Amino acid sequence: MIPLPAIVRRFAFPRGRLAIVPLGRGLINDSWLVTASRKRGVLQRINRHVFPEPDRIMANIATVARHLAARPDRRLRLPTLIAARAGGNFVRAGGEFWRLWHYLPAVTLERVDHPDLAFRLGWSLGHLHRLLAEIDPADLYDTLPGFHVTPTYLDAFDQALAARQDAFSPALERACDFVQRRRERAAVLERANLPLRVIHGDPKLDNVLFDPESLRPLAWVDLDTLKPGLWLWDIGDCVRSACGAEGSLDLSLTAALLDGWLAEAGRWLTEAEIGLLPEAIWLLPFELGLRFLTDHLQGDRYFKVGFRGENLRRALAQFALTEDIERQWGDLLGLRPFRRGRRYSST
Ligand code: GN1
Ligand code: MG
Repeated sequence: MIPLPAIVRRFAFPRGRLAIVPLGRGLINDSWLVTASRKRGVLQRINRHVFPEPDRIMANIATVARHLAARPDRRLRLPTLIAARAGGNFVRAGGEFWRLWHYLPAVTLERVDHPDLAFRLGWSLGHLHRLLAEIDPADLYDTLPGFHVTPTYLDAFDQALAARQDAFSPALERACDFVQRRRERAAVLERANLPLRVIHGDPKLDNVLFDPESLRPLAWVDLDTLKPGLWLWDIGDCVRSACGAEGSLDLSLTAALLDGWLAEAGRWLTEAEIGLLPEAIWLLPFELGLRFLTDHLQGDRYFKVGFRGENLRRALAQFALTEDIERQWGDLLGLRPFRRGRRYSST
């Protein structure tokens, strides 16, 4: 492999001594924090197995960046790229695809512990959606066909099940059974014919940078899945990651996050989208569990693992959250944002 400093030198980044340390908890790409004397950057190697056409990702990011640059907004930033010395904003080296971001001085949070923070997070996602709504989804490539289309994950699960020959452990039996009993419900968003919009695609808590003092969301990172899709995927994933710690959904955080999101994005939503919001909150943890489980059955080819069995463990954690949402279903439907929801819708 080409040494990392040699890669960094191919970008317009200060020459001289570099410190390079691994960064982040991403399960797909690899990231490093790169520090020169007075400048920091984030180097990334894109996972070519997951993203076979990285140029298209970069084109989508450029389209969105161009749009946002034309209407600067103090309340939202997206990270920007450092140019490659040979031109463009990425480098191909050693058969790999590399890019270098300007570092944003901000922090990520491990958990949301107050409804005010949940409101600000939801508001920030709604604000991002509002800005993305000005871009025609047809102007972006679909860089990951089938992403978040739960029935396609069910098909992959079925194939993996059919191909497997080893005996199943009780935990694996339980996980597969959990999926089988919920197959019908998994197609709920696809059946609804919802409007295609520009999405972030991975708006989990980890992907928001906060101001370390005020704890206001400053920027959304991880822009690889900016592409056409459903906003309900985004809000479902945001709720899953921010309000669903330790296998249980915190309803007061959920209500606050949705209030924030609806305050910004509500005007753009159709009645069908608002009506299906609770289903999206159920679906995203189920879907992520299904994706982890299928990857476990396929021998851990998609998500990085530290040990065999980690994807199964991740799947069970997502299914525990899914089950908790089912247990609290009546209370969830009674939440303030759902009761008032119709007021927001545009149609
Ligand atoms: C993957 O690599 P990371 O952590 O940013 C995945 C998301 C999952 C997430 C779960 C392109 O994102 O969909 O929600 O893992 N991204 C892709 O941690 O599959
Ligand atoms: Mg991601």
